[in-house]
This record gives sequence, structure tokens and C-alpha cells, in this order.
Amino acid sequence: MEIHHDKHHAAYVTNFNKALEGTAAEGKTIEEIFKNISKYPVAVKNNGGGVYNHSMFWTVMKKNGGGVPTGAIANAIKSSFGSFEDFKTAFNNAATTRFGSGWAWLIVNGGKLSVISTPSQDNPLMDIAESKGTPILLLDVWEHAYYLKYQNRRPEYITAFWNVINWDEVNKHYLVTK
Ligand code: MN3
Repeated sequence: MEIHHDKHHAAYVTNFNKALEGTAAEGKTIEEIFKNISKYPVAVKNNGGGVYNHSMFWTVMKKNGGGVPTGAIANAIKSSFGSFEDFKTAFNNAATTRFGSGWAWLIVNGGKLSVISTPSQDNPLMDIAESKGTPILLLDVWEHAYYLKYQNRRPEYITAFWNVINWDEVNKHYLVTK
């Protein structure tokens, strides 16, 4: 995680700032940029996604996290997926089956929760996203996220993620969308 944060995430920040220079995206918020991402150079998309996705990723994890969510997010998961277990199955499936590098997401769109995955550093707030929505939980499934500890065993990394989720933070992200 240290290398992930200090090297990979840091490189996206450096390269995003470089990619923004001289474009119309300079001075705009990252959400505004994502809404029109198809109009910008691909380096803005790739590195901007890398910045946003990792920045959010660190917030949805904590030491000794995990367990079963409570509060508004718990009810929303139940009404959208039937049960927490059914939601877990859907999320695990999205994270496991994303071919190559990408992310698994829990997103909100029109009050409804859904699980999706995106390739590369794409983000569901981008105009090019196949499934759009506001992200409230995400998991990095690039090999760089798990290779040092789990080598090729992505499913073990996904299983371990459930023990570090910061549900209070996910709940906060959810409440903002209401
Ligand atoms: Mn990463």
C-alpha cells in the first residue's frame, strides 16, 4: 500500500498536472472535467482517473474495518440487492471478472445502487463511462494493487478487502447523493 500510494498514486498526480497544462481543463474541478472527458486529451482521462480513483480508494479503507454496514447504506444495499450477501457476490464478481486492469464500483444513480466495473482508470462520472453514477465504494484491481502480496491471486485480495472497508466513509459518500 505504501508503494501504491507513494509511487503509483503520486505518478498519476504528477502526470495529471502535466497533462492539464495548456488545456481548457485547467482550473476546473475534477468532476467538471470528467463530465466532458471525451473532449480532452487521453492523458487527462488516464491520469485524472488515476488521481480521483486512488484518492477515494484510501478513504474507503481502514485498519480493522469491514463487517456489516449499518445506517442508510445498509438499507440502500438491502433494497437494491436483496441482502448484504447478494451485494457482496455481485461486487466480488465485478472485481474478479474485470479483464486486465480496472476498478470495481458501487455507484448511485437516481437513488438506486448498482455494481459495475470500469477498465483502466475510467470512472463512472466520466461521459465515456458505459454505466454512469456517483461512486460510493471502489476497489482497485490493477495488478499493482495486489501483486506484491498476493501475486496472481486476485480473488484472495478481493476477499481481504472486505476486512478493511470503512463503512462509515461509504455511508458518508452515499448520504451526499441523497
Ligand atoms: Mn492503483
